[in-house]
Amino acid sequence: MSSSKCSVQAADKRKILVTCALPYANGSIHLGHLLEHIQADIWVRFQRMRGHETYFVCADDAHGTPIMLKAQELGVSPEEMIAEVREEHMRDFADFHISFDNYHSTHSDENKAFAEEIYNRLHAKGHIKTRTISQLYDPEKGMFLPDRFVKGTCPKCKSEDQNGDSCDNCGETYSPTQVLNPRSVVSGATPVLRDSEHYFFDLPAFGDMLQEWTRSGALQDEMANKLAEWFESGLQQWDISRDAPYFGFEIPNAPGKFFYVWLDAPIGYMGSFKNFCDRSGIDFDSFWRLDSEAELYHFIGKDIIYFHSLFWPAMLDGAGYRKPTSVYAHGFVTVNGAKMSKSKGTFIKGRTYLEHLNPEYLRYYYAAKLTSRIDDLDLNLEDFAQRVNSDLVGKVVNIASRCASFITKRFDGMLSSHVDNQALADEVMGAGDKIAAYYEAREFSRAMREIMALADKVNEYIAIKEPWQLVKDESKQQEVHDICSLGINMFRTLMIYLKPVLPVLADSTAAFLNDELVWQGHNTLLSNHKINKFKAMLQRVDMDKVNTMTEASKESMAPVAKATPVSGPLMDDPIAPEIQFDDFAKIDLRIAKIVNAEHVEKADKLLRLTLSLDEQAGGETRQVFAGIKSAYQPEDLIGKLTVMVANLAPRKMRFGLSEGMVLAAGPGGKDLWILNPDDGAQPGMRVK
Ligand code: NOT
Ligand code: ZN
Repeated sequence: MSSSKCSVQAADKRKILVTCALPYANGSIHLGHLLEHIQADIWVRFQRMRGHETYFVCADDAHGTPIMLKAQELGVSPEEMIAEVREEHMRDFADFHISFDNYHSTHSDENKAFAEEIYNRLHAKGHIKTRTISQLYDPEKGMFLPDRFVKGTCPKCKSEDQNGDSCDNCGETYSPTQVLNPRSVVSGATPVLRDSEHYFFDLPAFGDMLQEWTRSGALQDEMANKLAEWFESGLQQWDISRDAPYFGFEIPNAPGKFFYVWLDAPIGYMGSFKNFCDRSGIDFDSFWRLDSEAELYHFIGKDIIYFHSLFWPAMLDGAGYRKPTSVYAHGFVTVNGAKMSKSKGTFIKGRTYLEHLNPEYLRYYYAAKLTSRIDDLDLNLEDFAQRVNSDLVGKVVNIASRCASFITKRFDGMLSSHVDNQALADEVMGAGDKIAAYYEAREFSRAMREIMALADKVNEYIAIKEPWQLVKDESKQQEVHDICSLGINMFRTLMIYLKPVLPVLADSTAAFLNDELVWQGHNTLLSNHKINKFKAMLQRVDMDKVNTMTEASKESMAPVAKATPVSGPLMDDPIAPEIQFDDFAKIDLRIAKIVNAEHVEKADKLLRLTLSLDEQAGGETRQVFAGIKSAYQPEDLIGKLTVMVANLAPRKMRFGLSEGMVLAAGPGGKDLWILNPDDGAQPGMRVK
């Protein structure tokens, strides 16, 4: 982690806490997430290198309706699901060298304690209001429906199967109660309007404070402008409660009411840091109390500015905590000039990238394009390969590979003590402050441009001197020694500048040079210093591998006959996380015979099946509720065979206990197929 060598005087030493937005615990990390995590990581590594006390925390955002439903769909508890996803996220970030001090979960004791404390303080000050609102409710599933879980016909253009809040066809936005022929995405039932008391955070009470905070000058211009627009149109009270069933924290003294996921998500920054402090003896309060002198920065995407620049500072202020020093928003990642797309193979998961390419290529490419502004960033894959090859391989590492072998073979690995070109050395060493200022201001593209311009100069110097020619002349050996030693020293200085971006390449450089590459080392030269044998440090980007990666990311648009679990709620597009072979091996798949099938009263989709795993008299039978009513009449199912998950823990459903899961193939609706009786298959057989 951080180098213990400090390059700042104690008085200038800053205390800095940095966070990234918390990824949701129901999906994989993709190259869009990684822009933010890489941006923040570069900044954090830079601050640590400069000797500032810097901490970097994140967590999974584990609560809310989509996560609750996804777990149900997978037939696991939300706790199990979020634990597994967190492990996956942590592995992905570690493999991209994101140097978190802690990666926690919002479903934690620390977060619960802070959420309750903040709420209680806001409540005590009269900042929590209650009001009854009317919302769509799924009578079959027994839950209120968030907008995205309602579908129906657009009230304006009448196009069917549109989202509950907006129409993809005509672009109209509306409330889910205006949708024609609405249906619940969860159960297919027709939603009804139902009243419920909700809790609101009184955001308008913080209007003056927020305006002042905005004007403090710490925010990006674009963000300050956005905020000005929001102040203009007036702040609204914020609905912070959701009714059971909900996966989250129950609101104190409000049974059956839960904190909306976005209330405890930012508090998760505190929860994660507290968890870290308790393990490492760091003083949590010195970072969060009202008069704290520590700096607090949140790196986020432009889509969640509202939460971080209005709700979050207001909550902190109302609860007596310090506010963020600044919130740094970035734009979205596009790939080859367009929105990331699953069908084009440009929706690339971090793990898929890692299977084909070196993470430092992406770290460098993002750094080479990142600015402090909120503009979108295009990952053009051709340009990516070309840029990495020409800058890192062709310019930087090339310096070392041109000079190292002479030092090793002719001069016993010792660098000379004479500086061949002081002006060049001064120019490269002297750029440190400028480059540091660019890093500090998150103008990474300028820093990279500056570093590459210096690399060009060093290469030019070597090209003019041609040590490979001089070496043939016995009288020029000292010159060769001096030129190559300066080349190696300049390579070292450039790698010090690049260390926040390329930590692994910096480690190989450190091993090669017997030097730690601390920041203040940029002002010094190694002389009479022993170095090691140069080994290849960085492969060129192979465009074939880039293409294989996009191929591997492609999802066919044609409906595939995938086995769909139909015993749980049918989701539109269940995207299950990738599992390991061990996970798969845990599933006991068996042939079962449907010995009885019947309608379930009041259920739109479900049939009650009795499955036999063993046809002998008195053999084992299971009751399973399966959502295949759209495709089969019960009487047609009796006697058929199906594949079932035989070792799924029984689940209590509204209509009774379901003791397994039935698999059918097809896109859904009327098109779902199970097995016909077949000579070979026998109930009880394991499916391999
Ligand atoms: N999980 C959210 C998202 O958009 C980010 C939460 C960040 C934490 O992916 N919160 N705040 N405020
Ligand atoms: Zn429409």
